[in-house]
Amino acid sequence: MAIKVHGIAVSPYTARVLLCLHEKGLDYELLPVDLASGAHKQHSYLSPFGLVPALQDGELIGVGPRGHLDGSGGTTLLWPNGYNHPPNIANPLHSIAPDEQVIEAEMNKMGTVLDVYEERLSKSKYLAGESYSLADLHHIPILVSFMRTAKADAITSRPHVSAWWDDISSRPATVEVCTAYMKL
Ligand SMILES: N[C@@H](CCC(=O)N[C@@H](CS)C(=O)NCC(=O)O)C(=O)O
Repeated sequence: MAIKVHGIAVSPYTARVLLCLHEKGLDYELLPVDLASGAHKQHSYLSPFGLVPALQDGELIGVGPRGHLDGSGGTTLLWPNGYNHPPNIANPLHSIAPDEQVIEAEMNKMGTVLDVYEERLSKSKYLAGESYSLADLHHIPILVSFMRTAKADAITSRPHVSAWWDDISSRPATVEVCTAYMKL
C-alpha cells in the first residue's frame, strides 16, 4: 500500500519527504492539504501540531516526519542553526516586495556558509562524504527556488558548489519530484 504524504510540495518540509521516499524507491502518494482554508488546523487532520507534512503508512502515523526520515532529530546537518533557508529574495506565495537591505545582509551570511561548502566540496563529492546523503537532499527544495533568482551566481560562481548542485539537481528523484509535484 502506498505511503500517504499529507502536505503540499511547495512546503520544503513536504518536498524533502517526497525526495526521501523517491530516493528510497518507495511507493507513495501526495494528498494535498488546503492550508489556505486551514484544513491542517482541523481536529480531523492527522497531526496534532497542525503542520504539513504528515505521513500515513497503513496504521502508522508520522508527524514532523522529516525528523524521522532524515534522522536529523531536529539538527540541520552542515547548515548553521536558524539558517537553513537562503534569503527570501522573492516570495511568490505572498507577493512580498523584496527588501534589498535584508537580501544583501543575508547574501553575505550565505556567502560565508557557501565558502565553507566550497572548501568541503573540494575534498569530497558530497557534503557528508563520497555518497549522496540527506545532508545534500535537505538543500534541494530551497535551492531549486533560489536558482531561479538573480542571486543564483552565489552557487554558480563557486566551482565545487556549482558542480555539486548540477549533480544533485539532476538526480532522477530530484527531477521527478520537481516536475511532478513542484511544477518546475
Ligand atoms: N518540523 C516540521 C516542520 C513542518 C512545518 O513547519 N510545516 C509548515 C509548512 S513549510 C506548515 O505546516 N505551516 C503551516 C502553519 O504553520 O500553519 C517538519 O520537519 O516536518
